[in-house]
Amino acid sequence: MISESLLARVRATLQGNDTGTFIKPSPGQYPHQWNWDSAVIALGLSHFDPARAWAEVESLLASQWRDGMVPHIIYHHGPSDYFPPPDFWQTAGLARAGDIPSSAFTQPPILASVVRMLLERPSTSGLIDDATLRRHYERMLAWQRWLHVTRCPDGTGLPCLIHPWESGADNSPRWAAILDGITPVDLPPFKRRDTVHVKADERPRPEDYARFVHIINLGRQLRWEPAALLARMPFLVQDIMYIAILHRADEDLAWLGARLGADTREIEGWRAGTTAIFDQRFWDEKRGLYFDYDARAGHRIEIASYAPFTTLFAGLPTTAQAARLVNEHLLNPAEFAAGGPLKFGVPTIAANEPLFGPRRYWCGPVWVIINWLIWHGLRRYGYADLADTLAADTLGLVEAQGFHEYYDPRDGSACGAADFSWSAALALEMAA
Ligand code: 2M8
Repeated sequence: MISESLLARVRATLQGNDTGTFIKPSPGQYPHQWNWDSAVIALGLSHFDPARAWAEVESLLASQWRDGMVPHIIYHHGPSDYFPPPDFWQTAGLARAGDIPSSAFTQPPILASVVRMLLERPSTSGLIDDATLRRHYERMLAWQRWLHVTRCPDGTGLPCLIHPWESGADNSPRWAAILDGITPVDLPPFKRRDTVHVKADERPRPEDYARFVHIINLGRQLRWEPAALLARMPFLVQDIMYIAILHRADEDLAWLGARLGADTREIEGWRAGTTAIFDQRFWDEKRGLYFDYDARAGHRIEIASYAPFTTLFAGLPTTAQAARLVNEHLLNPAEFAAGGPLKFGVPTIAANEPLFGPRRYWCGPVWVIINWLIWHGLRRYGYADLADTLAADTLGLVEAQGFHEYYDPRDGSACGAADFSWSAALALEMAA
C-alpha cells in the first residue's frame, strides 16, 4: 500500500528534479539525463503522472545513436557545472553518433523491462499508441542487438563493458584490480565537480577518477570505433549484473514483440545463447556465487558483491543455485545480511571483503535500485517473505533518512546526493 505521505514526497522529489524534457537523478550532482536512472524513474512517475512516464521513455530513446547504442549521459540542454561536459567526449561529427549531445558509451539496458512493466499497468497501458510502441520496440531491439553483437568480442553474445561507468557501479571493488593496472598518461586537463556536492570520502578516490578520465581519453583517440574499443581498451569486462539485466530485457522485449506481432526469433536466439554460456563463464560451484569476467585478462574477478543476486531478476540461476545464493550469502550476516557488522542490507560488497568501504560510493553502501532488483528476483524465485522484509527494510531506510543516493549499511545513515530520484521512484515501487 502506498501512503499519501510517501506519494506526496516522491512526487515533490521527482517534480523538483524535472527539467521538462527529462528528470535529473538529483538536483546538484547530476544535472543531465542518465540512461538507467530515467528508465526506473518512469516507473515512479507512473503512479501519479502516467503520461509523464511515457515522456521519460521517449526522451531517453531520442538520444539513440545511429548504430543502435543508447548513451549513458544525455545533455539535452547543453553543458552545466557537471564534469565531463558534452564536448569532452569528442563525438561531434561522428557518423554513428546521435542528434543529441551525449556520452559515448552506454549503461545497464533496463528500459525494455520498464516498458513491459508500464504496459502491464492499467493506468499507463492505454496512454501509448501502437505506432509509438512499435517505434520504441525497434529502437530497443537495435540497442540490445548492438550489445549482443557489436559489443561482443568472442561470438558468445555476452557484451563487454569498456568503462566502469557503463556498469552503473563506477568504482566497485569488482573493478579495482583492473583499475590498479592502469596508469594514466597524457591526461587532458579536467576538474572534478562531483566532490563539490558530495564529501570526497563518499566518492571515488582521486587515483580512480584519473583512470576513469584516462579511459575516456583512450576512447576519444580511437574515435569510439566499436571494433577498436574491443581490441584496445584496457578495461574489458563481462559484468554479471549488466548481462542479467540484458537477459531480462531480452525476455521482456520478446514479450513486447509477440504483442506487436513481430518475429522474435532473433531475441530468442540471444536468450538461448546467454543461458547456454552463463554458468560456464560466471558460476563458481565451490563458492556458490557468480563472478564477473575480466575479458582482457581471461579470468574471473573473485569479489563477493551484490551482483550475483541480480541474476535472480533475470531468472538465470536454477532453483538450487538460487538457494545457495540466498542461504549461503544473502542471509549470511558476515557478508550481506543484518545481524553481524551490518544493520541494513543489501550492501554492494560483502562486509568481509577486504575492499568493503561502507560509505564510499559503490564499495559497500546500500542502494535502493539494487534492493529493488533483488526484491524482484526474490519474488520471481518464490522467496516472498524475504522479499517483503527487504522492501520493508528499504522503505524504513528512506522513511528515516529521506531519498538519498546511498546509505551506510552499518547504521543506515545517508550518503551521497540528497533528493535522489530513483530512490524516491523505487521506494514507491516497493511500497506498491
Ligand atoms: C553515477 O555515475 C556517474 C557517471 O555516470 C557519476 O558518478 O558521475 C552512478 O551511480 C550511475 O550508476 C548513475 O546512473 C549516475 C546517476 O545517478 O551516477
